[in-house]
This record gives sequence, C-alpha cells and structure tokens, in this order.
Amino acid sequence: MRTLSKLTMALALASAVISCTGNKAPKHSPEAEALLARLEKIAASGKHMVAHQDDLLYGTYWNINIDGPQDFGRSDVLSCAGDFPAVVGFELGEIELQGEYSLDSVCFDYIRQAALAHYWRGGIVTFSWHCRNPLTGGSAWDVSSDQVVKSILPGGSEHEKFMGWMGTLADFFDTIVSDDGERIPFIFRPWHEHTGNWFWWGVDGKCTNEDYIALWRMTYDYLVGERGLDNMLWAISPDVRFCLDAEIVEASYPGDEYMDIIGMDCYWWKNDDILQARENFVKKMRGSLDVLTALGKKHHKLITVAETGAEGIPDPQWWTEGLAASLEGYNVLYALTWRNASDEAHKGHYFCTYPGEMTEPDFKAYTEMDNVLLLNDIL
Ligand code: BMA
Repeated sequence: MRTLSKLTMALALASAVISCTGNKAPKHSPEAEALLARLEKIAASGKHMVAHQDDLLYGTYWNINIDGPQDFGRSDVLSCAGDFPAVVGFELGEIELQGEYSLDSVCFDYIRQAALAHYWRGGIVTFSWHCRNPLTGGSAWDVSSDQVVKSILPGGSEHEKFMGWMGTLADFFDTIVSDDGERIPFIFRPWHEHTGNWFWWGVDGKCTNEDYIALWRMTYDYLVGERGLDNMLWAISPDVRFCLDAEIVEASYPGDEYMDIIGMDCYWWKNDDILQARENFVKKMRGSLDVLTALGKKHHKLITVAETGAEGIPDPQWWTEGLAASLEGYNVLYALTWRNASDEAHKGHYFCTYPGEMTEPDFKAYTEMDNVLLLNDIL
C-alpha cells in the first residue's frame, strides 16, 4: 500500500537537513550535494546555461521514434551552435498511466537513456511532470473541478490512486541509475506554473495555497522519505503572468526544507509589432527577475528561468536582443527554451532554433556570448 504513515512523514521531515550554512534544505545524497555545489559555482559566475526541453529526443524536423536513438547525438541546438545545451529538460507526463509513451509520444525508455547520456556527457538534467487529473481522468489542463488537489491529499477519495501514480513515477526514477547502480543527480520540477489557473494544481482558483503546499510536501515526503530519492534537487517555477508577484509566491511556498531552486516560467507574448513584443518581454523578464532575485536571496536558494521562449520565434533577434538582454546582470542558472515539437511542426510549436530557421544566426551569436554556457563550457 502506498499511503504515508505518520511515522514515514515524521522521518522524512526529520531528514530534511539544515545545511552547513544553517539554511534549511531538502535531504541530498552526496551526488545531489555535488550537483548543487556545481550549480552554485555557475550561478556565482554571472553566466547562465543554455537549456532546451526534450533536446535529445526530437527537433522540429526529426524524431527519435522514427530515426532511432543514434547514441543521442542529434540535437537542434548542436546542429545550430556546434554544441549540446548544458541543461536538457525531459517531460514525464503520463508516466502515471504506466504506458510506453509520454503525453508527447516519446518512448519512456528513450527518455531514460537520453537523460543518462546527457549526464554522462557532463550535462545537467531536469524533469517536469504534466500529471493527468487524478479525479476526472482528464489531462493536466483539465480544470473542471477545484477539488482535485484536496481529493489526492491524505483522506481524499483519490489519495490511494494518486499515491500509486507517484509510485510509478518513483519506479521510473529508480531506473535513472549509472552502471554501478548509483542514482544520478537531477533537478525535479513538479507542480509548475502553479500561480496560474490552467493546471489542476493552480492556486488561482483551482486549489488553495494550503492544499498546494500539502501536495508539494506529500510529493517530497513520498519520493524522498519513503522511496529514498535524495538524488534530486527540488525546483518550483511559478508562472510570472505580467510580473512575478512575491506575495503570491510566498503564500504558496512549500518551505525552504523542500526547495533548492526557485525558478519562474516567463514566455514572450505575441504582438503584431515585433519590437513592442520584444520590449514587453524584456520588461516582464527583468521586472520578474528583480522579484526572483530578492526571493532567492531571502530564502538562500538558487534562481533560474525554468521555462521561456517565443513560440515560432517571430523576432529575428529574439536571442540577443530579447533573451540575453533580459538576463543581463542577473545571476540565473539557466534559461530553458521549451520544446521544438516535431509532431506540431506544422503549427510552428517550437521555441528554439533549428537548421534553416530564421533566428539561427542570432541564436549562434547568443551562444557565442561570453556569459552564455553550452555543454562544453561547463565541463
Ligand atoms: C506544453 C505544450 C504541449 C506539451 C506539454 C508537455 O507547453 O508543448 O504540447 O504536451 O507542454 O510537454
């Protein structure tokens, strides 16, 4: 049975350690601690890492399901910049259904292999999870009920079912191991964009702050306390909307003992006037990064741009004049552009460049900037 006993919860809470600096932090394996130290060094350098979602699994015009893994040597970033991104994001949506493929039709076995391949090259791996709605059976975006989070907390009608889902997620994490059986360290970023109202875990009307916090802690207590997955660094990433709101973030913040990284998701918004759209984006990013920097300092946590991008990249200088200009002067870990969806190429659902795409030269110029780090720059 995958329910949390009071004893297990107490043990997990007790195991949340106070770091040597006196700051509260999640429990970390030596490997996770080493990853954290590595990230701290990068953040302190004032440089940031290039990050791309699903980079080794598909690009706008290729897909590993069709082309095969080929040693995970294919990447739109590599094709355009001559090197892999330093950080690769992987999405685990629908792992909970125990099928072979993710919600983005990627074979989970390839996800596992790609994460390990990137790790062995010296890169940094992060996982997100667009978990389906356990109450209605709908997708992560099914917000037809505001009782979903309540229903999966202890005592709720879907608690057992949801703990089974988390068990399946943990089983997958248990397979992300090196040849000698060591769990590799990575960043886990569950329950993202929770400040919005488009996921069932959104605190803007879909659940209360208290229930969101309880969900996060239950996730931590199960994965770390019960399953021993202390190889993860924990990252939260509220959506910024118009500008990140510290009060909203604080009200739904699970606690320093459950967090390593405070991030934000901040996208470029479409506007017929490209220059205006760029100006709005830079303003939104910098305003939000001011807030994020203060939150990071207050909580003694690293900060990052966990998701960003301009869908279809209509601005030819989005990379240098949009993204780089937004990040200038801030100590963020990385800026992760969202996926180049091969299955939605016809809809222009891409956020990074690819060979022949309009912004390829500007992307290359961005990756050649002194403060921008590709994989080889962090080795
Ligand atoms: C969204 C879109 C969807 C995708 C989901 C999870 O932002 O890209 O097409 O299914 O992320 O990766």
